[in-house]
Amino acid sequence: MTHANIVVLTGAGVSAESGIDTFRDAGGLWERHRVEDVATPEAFERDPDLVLRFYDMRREAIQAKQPNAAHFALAKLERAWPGDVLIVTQNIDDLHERAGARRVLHMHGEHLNAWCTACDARPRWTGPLIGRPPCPECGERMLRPDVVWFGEIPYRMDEIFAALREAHMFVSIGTSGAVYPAAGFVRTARDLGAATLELNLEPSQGTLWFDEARHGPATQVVPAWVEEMLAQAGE
Ligand code: BV8
Repeated sequence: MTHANIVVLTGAGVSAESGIDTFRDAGGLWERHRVEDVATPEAFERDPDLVLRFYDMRREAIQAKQPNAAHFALAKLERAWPGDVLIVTQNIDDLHERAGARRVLHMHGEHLNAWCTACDARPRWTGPLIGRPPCPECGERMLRPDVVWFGEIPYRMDEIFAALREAHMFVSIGTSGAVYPAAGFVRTARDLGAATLELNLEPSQGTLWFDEARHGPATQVVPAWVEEMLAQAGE
């Protein structure tokens, strides 16, 4: 299966061993915050400071975290694999990039961008937004996290479906398969003839849609899979 095109979908589980909270595991983000209160446009409308503090806390936390062996293994696959590799991530951290991955598609946005709803600029942003700072482009104080909330349309869906149409293999890593449209990509990939593999700590909600599933911590199952693929390609 060398020179195959691979689409990799990652979720919070790939960053869990870097110390970034997942959403649905014990002690995860949604245990401490109701989605409806912090991750919807209505929540932002209703209580902007609560939402801004939630993202300020997470934006600061991720900057102190480091990529783990799973992020590095995926960056190595992207560099060494003879076919195309596209990493589509649901995560809003930048650990794939800091591990050296060059082509990362953040379908749910990025912690380290702000989004000006006045002029549509998306400036790089590492500090807090709670003080409603002025947009560097237009000066308006209308910056929000550049994050796709529930009920909002994920980014670059056309590019994702174009990559799935060209994919020979779809690999889902560290995601519970709870949120759509990401959770439906495995079915699209299958219907388009791709081989499908789940690498996750435990069976996801969509595990039955995968040809193969390997369960264990990402820092173990992902490097093992990448080494197997590169050996197969004679790299
Ligand atoms: C949309 C950014 C229309 C914010 C996120 C009814 C039925 C079907 C759908 C819907 C419905 N009602 C509403 C919807 C739509 C809704 C949805 O799916 N709701 C769900 C709850 C039912 N979806 C939307 O609103 C989306 N928009 O539909 O627009 C549309 C659709 C198509 C085309 C055009 C328009 C927008 C959703 C985006 C929301 N934003 N994130 C932020 O980060 O704060 S969602 C967020 O949760 C993540 O981004 C991710 O997408 C999602 C799931 O999280 P995971 O990453 O999977 O993390 P989780 O904690 O759940 O699981 C972790 C996994 O890792 C576990 O399986 C665990 O076992 C594993 N793990 C843990 N440790 C490890 C590990 N694995 C390996 N190693 C470890 N060490």
